[in-house]
Amino acid sequence: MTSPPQRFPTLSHWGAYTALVRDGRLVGCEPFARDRAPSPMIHAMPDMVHSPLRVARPAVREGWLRGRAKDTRSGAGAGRGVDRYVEVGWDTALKLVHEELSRVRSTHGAEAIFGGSYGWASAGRFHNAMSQTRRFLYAGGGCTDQVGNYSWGAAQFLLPHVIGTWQPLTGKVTDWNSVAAHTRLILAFGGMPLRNAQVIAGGAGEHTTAGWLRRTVDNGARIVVVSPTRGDVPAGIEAEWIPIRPNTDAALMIGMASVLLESGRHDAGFLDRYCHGFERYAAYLRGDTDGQPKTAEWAAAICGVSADTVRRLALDAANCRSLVNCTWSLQRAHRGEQPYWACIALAAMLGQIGLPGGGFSFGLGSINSAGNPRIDAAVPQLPEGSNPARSAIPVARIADMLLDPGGAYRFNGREYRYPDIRLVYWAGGNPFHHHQDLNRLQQAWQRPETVIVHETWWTPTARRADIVLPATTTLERNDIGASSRDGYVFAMHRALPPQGQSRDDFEIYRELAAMGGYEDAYTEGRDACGWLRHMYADMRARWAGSDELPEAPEFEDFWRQGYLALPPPRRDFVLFEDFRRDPARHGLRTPSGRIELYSDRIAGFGYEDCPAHPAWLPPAEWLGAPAAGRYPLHLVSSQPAHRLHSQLDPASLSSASKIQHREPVRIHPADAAARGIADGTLVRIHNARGACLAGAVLDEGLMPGVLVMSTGAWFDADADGAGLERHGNPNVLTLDAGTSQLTQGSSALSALVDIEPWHGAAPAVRAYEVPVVGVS
Ligand SMILES: Nc1nc2c(c(=O)[nH]1)N[C@H]1C(S)=C(S)[C@@H](COP(=O)(O)OP(=O)(O)OC[C@H]3O[C@@H](n4cnc5c(=O)[nH]c(N)nc54)[C@H](O)[C@@H]3O)O[C@H]1N2
Ligand SMILES: Nc1nc2c(c(=O)[nH]1)N[C@H]1C(S)=C(S)[C@@H](COP(=O)(O)OP(=O)(O)OC[C@H]3O[C@@H](n4cnc5c(=O)[nH]c(N)nc54)[C@H](O)[C@@H]3O)O[C@H]1N2
Ligand SMILES: [Mo]
Repeated sequence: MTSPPQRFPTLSHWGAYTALVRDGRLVGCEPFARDRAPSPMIHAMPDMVHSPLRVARPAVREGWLRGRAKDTRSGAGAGRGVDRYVEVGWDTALKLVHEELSRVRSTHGAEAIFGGSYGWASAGRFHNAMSQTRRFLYAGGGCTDQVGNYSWGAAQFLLPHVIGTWQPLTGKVTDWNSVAAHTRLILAFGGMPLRNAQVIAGGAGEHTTAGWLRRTVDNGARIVVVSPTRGDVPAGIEAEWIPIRPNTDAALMIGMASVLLESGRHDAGFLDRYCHGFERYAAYLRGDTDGQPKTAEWAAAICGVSADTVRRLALDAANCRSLVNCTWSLQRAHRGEQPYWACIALAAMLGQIGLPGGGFSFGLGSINSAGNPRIDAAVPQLPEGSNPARSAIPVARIADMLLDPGGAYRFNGREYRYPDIRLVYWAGGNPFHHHQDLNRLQQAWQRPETVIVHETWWTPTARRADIVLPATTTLERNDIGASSRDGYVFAMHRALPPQGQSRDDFEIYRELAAMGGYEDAYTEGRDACGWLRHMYADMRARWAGSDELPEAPEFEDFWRQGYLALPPPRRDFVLFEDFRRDPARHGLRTPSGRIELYSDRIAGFGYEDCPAHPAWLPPAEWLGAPAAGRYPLHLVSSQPAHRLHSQLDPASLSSASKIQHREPVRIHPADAAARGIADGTLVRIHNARGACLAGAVLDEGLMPGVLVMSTGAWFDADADGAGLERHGNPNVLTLDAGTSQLTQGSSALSALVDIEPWHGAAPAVRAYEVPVVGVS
């Protein structure tokens, strides 16, 4: 008879669960009892934790070792992605890492180390790989860091100019209680795809988006989804779908704004009292500045939405309590600042900002917990310290930086130069998943002398490192999980011993810091357990200062209980309610103290790619661009339904979604027929940047001319950059250009391509091979 499994509560980005362990193996994952809509992703963990793809022991790339022996590191980077690896003992590996860090710091300075280390890593506030990497590199003298993110980087640096804060991007928007009770129309640009609401950085206690949408609709609200694909209509919820050409939302919003202005339906009182520069924007709408009135017909020609629909949407929104929401995808595109600014301008003209259920919102449907009603409560935090090197780049400019040391670039009103990077240090991210134009990144990646990666699995990035250190999973360590948007704090119990020879990122850094003589600065004298208690105590003290929060239990009680649930907030949160009530006392942190529909500050930067008011600026690649002759289809690369980015890709949930082992690409039947592409067959998608294989899925719910393919299939291409990506990774096709000089965000969603049937035998997918040949 088998014994009952041991049970360990834990948390992942895709939900809270109890790990079931028998005989030292994870045998199942039981969803958190309070979660009524758990994500199927939690069941992928047994496949991953015991996967043959685990990095079992520290490993070093053969070509790098040869270069080091001859003391010629230059040119050695060409072997990244080609060479095999030899395993070494921990002592040898740590000595190599320590020597490289010391050599680069003393010869080239701290800024020659790139420690941006962007990525989602895993849930848990203490063992957060990016925070630990920063603490470690800062304590050792600093590094070149990164600012912003791929999620909402363009909006992050635009919104402070317009509304004085980027807080709405962290999910703190008018909450769902307010929306469900008051909103009569949600204009959902980018839709509300429930697949994306499965996850939240830091972890979701409950999956609530579907429930909130149901309540909102049951209360009489109408939902209009504006998107290139019907797939963005939330499953099981009634909604109207308005197909739109990708990257043209700004034109639609500007057209709607013109309709309001022409028909006198704009709220002149609101614009006068709460906004700065409306007259300048109105002049643009009328065409005073460029001779082109931005009529409904003008918008229709750009967006592929009928002029009548443009007018109807504008007037419908003016006739009831309406909320204009944009998913984050709209700004992850070339000139992605414009739809966000145009959305705020449209909402300002509707005059409902600061009213219950009205105004604008961002990210509802991009992530679980956006708009979650939540009391303001501190969660445990690991301080990262500060970077003595004071060097950073906008995160999505990594390939530019590596290819152009010393090169000048503009960012948010200032001019900078790229540092000369000699060493890249990465833990908790997968740039060979997340970056655009991976063939270009592959070239850029050959430049540094040394690349060090901590990874749990042999990911495409691990396979392009010189020294790979095996990291544990969350299930192999104790931690505390929480996010500033979720209503819970979770105890994450260690369920398994470290697999193979893996170590916690913290332990790896602790030993390296000891070798460098700065262990105390890194650890502050605490071990992991001491840190958890310290972080918890700090949270507890901060709760004690709030009259809304209960007393948090002692650490031991919290640990035994497995979680803390926050009390619900006493009142609904409405974005800019205070400002609306009293704009003098609660002025915005913009130069005018008001919503800026014209920004004198941005005008002063003189950027032709981001003018001083919202505008339609054609992106480099869209269906109306000249290049659309050669590459007539727009590829939308959305978030994957069955995994988190590249995480969990090898597990059976994600594998089962593939077609002949490749990522599916959705194509309209008319576009498929024109090319002789049949459902379920292999195709080659290509443009001047690259090509990949994928499996075709015919889908009538697409705007013709649009392809939709999710990100995250493990990058599988040969290192020369000329060949075919075999697995279906859209980032061999995407554009690697800053959204604008203002924000330098990622332009992932602007890519023109063409597609053709793949005839004959397809090359095998090699993304899941382990590149280790032996022991040194
Ligand atoms: N074309 C296109 N590209 C995109 C996007 C898009 O929409 N289109 N979206 C972008 C967005 S919004 C994002 S956020 C990025 C996401 O990009 P990433 O965050 O880089 O993607 P992940 O696959 O989550 O990578 C996390 C890595 O951390 C590793 N890891 C997990 N836990 C630990 C740990 O404890 N220690 C260590 N050392 N490693 C760990 C995992 O194995 C995994 O390889 O992708 C971006 N890329
Ligand atoms: N299951 C799952 N959920 C996730 C993630 C994941 O990896 N897996 N990643 C998480 C992360 S890190 C982030 S940042 C968020 C991202 O959240 P989003 O950025 O909102 O997610 P996307 O899937 O990129 O885009 C949402 C939808 O926008 C539509 N869209 C694309 N371009 C346009 C356009 O030009 N106009 C209009 N109107 N619509 C457009 C696409 O059809 C797409 O389905 O998702 C999070 N949620
Ligand atoms: Mo993201």
